[in-house]
Amino acid sequence: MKLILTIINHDDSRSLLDHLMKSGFQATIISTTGGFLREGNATILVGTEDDRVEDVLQVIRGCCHTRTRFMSPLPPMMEPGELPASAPVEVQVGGATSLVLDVERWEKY
Ligand code: 2BA
Ligand code: 2BA
Repeated sequence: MKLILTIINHDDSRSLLDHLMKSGFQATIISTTGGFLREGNATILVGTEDDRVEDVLQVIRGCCHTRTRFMSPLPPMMEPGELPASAPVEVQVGGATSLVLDVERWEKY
């Protein structure tokens, strides 16, 4: 068994969950925050058999399209009296970052 952990843009989460359900996968969604932009994103967990991992990744690729946005990241540390002056940077949003982990043990009660 594998656990597929996928970080996606919030806007894509409803569509991805719908498509995963339609394809017969169970999933769990967690609200998360990106370390760079400090904006909310979503992390989807899907536990599945090894031979279905590619099917899950294909559903994800079909739902989470990359687009470009200009964003102002929060400065990591501010001195007292310092103004936040982080210049907008061009970032890609809307894609997906998927990590596929081995599941050592799977139990359900
Ligand atoms: P949910 O996805 O909201 O599912 C709640 C319960 O609804 C499930 O209980 C199951 O009994 C039923 N259910 C789910 N999908 C169904 C479907 N397509 N048709 C009919 N009934 C369906 P559990 O299986 O005990 O799962 C409880 C929660 O654990 C799930 O909430 C989900 O958040 C998580 N989960 C279960 N299996 C998972 C997996 N393989 N990967 C990721 N998360 C999983
Ligand atoms: P954030 O960390 O908020 O990053 C959002 C987007 O900003 C990233 O998109 C990337 O295009 C850009 N970015 C990140 N760090 C940057 C930097 N130091 N300089 C310039 N641009 C930077 P994605 O790579 O698609 O990542 C989207 C979200 O997925 C991330 O949100 C983070 O929450 C998560 N993520 C990505 N890679 C990860 C990893 N290796 N481990 C854990 N989480 C990861």
